[in-house]
Amino acid sequence: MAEIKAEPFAFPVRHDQLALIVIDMQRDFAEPGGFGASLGNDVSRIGRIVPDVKRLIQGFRNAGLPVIHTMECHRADLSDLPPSKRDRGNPMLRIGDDGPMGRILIAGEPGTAILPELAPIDGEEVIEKPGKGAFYATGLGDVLQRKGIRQLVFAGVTTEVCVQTTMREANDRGYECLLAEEATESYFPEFKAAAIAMIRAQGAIVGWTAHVDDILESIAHA
Ligand code: TIU
Repeated sequence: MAEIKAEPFAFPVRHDQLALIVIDMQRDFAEPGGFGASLGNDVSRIGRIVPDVKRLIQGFRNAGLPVIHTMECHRADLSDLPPSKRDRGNPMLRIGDDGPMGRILIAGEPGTAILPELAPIDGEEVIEKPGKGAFYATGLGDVLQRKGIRQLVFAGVTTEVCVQTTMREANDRGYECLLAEEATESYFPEFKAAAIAMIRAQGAIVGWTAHVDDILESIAHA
């Protein structure tokens, strides 16, 4: 059995069942004037992982393995936005409001787009999701089943919100989950560290974590 060097122990990889999921690498989370900034966050940390996310994507493409992208966004009429999400807290701009990059977190608006360096290419699935988890109210489960995927490598933002929520959803559905440490980021470094620690605690209770180099080394031999 092939293995990827990981914590808390080696990840038993089956390359024919493996896909990369890139969570929400959108301008809305990485650029000033977007959703992340509207919540009061310093978004500058997010852009720094782009090179590591990019080489992970490229490694999967080179190996002929699936790359799936997700986008957190809502319909223009807000019919998939519960008031409990829109009205939470005291943001500068709420979801659906007009911001400098178009309407905040609305499908098709400039700010909602995936960062151009990480843009999907033809043939890659893009899952639009109204929640933090990528399985809730989406076709992700069907896509994975159709492709015969049982193991998921995770990258993207933010570690403790959409990435961790999706990993927990996937874990409960029977997928083996591996988080690429340098290819995920939070607005709060202590939350990233805590999420990594709690994912791999108790014998990988949610999943494994690994370095991008070790994942790339493994799939180069896929
Ligand atoms: N606010 C925050 O940390 N994250 C989100 O709202 N969405 C994602 O994590 N994608």
